[in-house]
Amino acid sequence: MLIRKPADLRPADVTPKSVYLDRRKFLAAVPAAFLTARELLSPRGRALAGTKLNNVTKSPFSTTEQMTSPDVVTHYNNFYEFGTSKNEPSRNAQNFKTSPWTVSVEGDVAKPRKFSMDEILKLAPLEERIYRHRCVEGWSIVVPWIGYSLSALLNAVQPTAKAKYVAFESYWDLKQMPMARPDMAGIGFPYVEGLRLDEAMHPLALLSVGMYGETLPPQDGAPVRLVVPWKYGFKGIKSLVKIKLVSGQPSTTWNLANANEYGFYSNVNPDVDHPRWSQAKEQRLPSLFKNHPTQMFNGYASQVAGLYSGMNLKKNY
Ligand SMILES: Nc1nc2c(c(=O)[nH]1)N[C@H]1C(S)=C(S)[C@@H](COP(=O)(O)O)O[C@H]1N2
Ligand SMILES: [Mo]
Repeated sequence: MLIRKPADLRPADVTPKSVYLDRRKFLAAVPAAFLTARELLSPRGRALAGTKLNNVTKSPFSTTEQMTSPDVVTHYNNFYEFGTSKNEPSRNAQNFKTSPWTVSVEGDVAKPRKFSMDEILKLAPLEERIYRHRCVEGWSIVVPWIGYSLSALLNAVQPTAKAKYVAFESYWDLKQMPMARPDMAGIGFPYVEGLRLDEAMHPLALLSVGMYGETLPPQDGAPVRLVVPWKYGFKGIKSLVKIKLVSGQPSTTWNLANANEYGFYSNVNPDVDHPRWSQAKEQRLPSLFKNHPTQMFNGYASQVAGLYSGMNLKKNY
């Protein structure tokens, strides 16, 4: 067996008390490898079963770091609507109905409207962007997403001067997602997220409709999700149905669940530890070890640090 107890896992981290309703409290304290070595090492069939996306251009924002295999990325997921274990979304989301689909873009905008998926796919040229993705739990992957800057969609509805933040909401339907209940998942639904308007307008903030050359698999947030590569993965809200421009800071799911541990900003920061584990290093899947150094803003500091000049990043975590 390759499973070993890493040096940074203290006995206190694996003592499960009052963790029944907060899976992340328990799961995150245990390195991903500890629970899923079998998943990561066993061979599987075809990973994606989407539609090929054509006319996708390469983006200068892509990293040259080695991509994670699609098999890992599509079978090691966080999508609590379909179960809280990493291997549940790939099984439970297979019949998720993602067509027809509309995204309502509303609030403090001059031209509120609903976009069909067809309209979203055609709104701007599709780009492949190979981004690092760092989950707050300590694992990371490198994914060739397909999409375009969220700013293209926001500009289409013309934000007014009142708009200072953007609030996002995921699809929620107990018939298709019977586990999407607070008593089962330990978080509220629908899943909600938010960004400051200038963060949302930053070119790196990606509205993603695909990965590995194809449309998104259901477990990765089909048919359209957000990817904010300089922030912890939970800011990348999946299966978007609503985007609302607002004047005040929106509520966010993990902050509502545990404000002490998950802030609004959640920028990747190796110097600000989670209250119960260090964020200095990460487990780059499929590695079994948490030995890969975590970079400030997940390696995107030269592009995004300016958004936070003058802000205390330890206080505004
Ligand atoms: N609606 C919704 N969006 C979500 C989540 C979720 O549970 N529900 N999990 C988040 C977390 S914690 C992470 S790390 C990423 C995982 O994306 P992936 O499974 O495609 O790697 O999705 C984020 N978006
Ligand atoms: Mo995450």
